[in-house]
Amino acid sequence: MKLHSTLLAASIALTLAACGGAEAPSQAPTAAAPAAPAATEAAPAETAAAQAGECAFNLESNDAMQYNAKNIDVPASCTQFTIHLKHVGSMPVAAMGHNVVIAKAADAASVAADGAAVKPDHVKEGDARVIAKSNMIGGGESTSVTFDVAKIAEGGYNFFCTFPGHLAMMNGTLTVK
Ligand SMILES: [Cu+2]
Repeated sequence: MKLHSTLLAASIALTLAACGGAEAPSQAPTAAAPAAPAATEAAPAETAAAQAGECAFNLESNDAMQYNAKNIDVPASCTQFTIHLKHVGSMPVAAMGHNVVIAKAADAASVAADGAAVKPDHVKEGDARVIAKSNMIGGGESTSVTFDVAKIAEGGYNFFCTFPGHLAMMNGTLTVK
């Protein structure tokens, strides 16, 4: 009786083993497998090319109180990132000045309000909410601002102009990706 049940157990084990062995090949026949690695090889190359020398962005502003971008992608691979601002208009800085200030989107309005009376840069001295700021420029001029990407890594940061009255039209998001 004991021998019989041992044999039975052994035969069940064999059957299970056979089943397991039969299942394995069903996962192996992946003729499409070689194609997958080839496809994933192309993607990193493309990404690397797109990011080469991309730790900077050329932003334009004009006499119509506008930037030419509503979002700037900041590659997470960059340690520092630079926004080059060009004023392509011709109006003087006192009438149509533009800058680029980096701060939390939620702080933008108060940063601009607190800097309203501060000439010429329109950013309060030592404002701890400001990650970075450029000079205020007029038509035909250029400036730039550089900041540590780690400082905006948590997300929710914007770039904006603090010239009085410009914030509503001149602001955009910074997306670290
Ligand atoms: Cu402006």
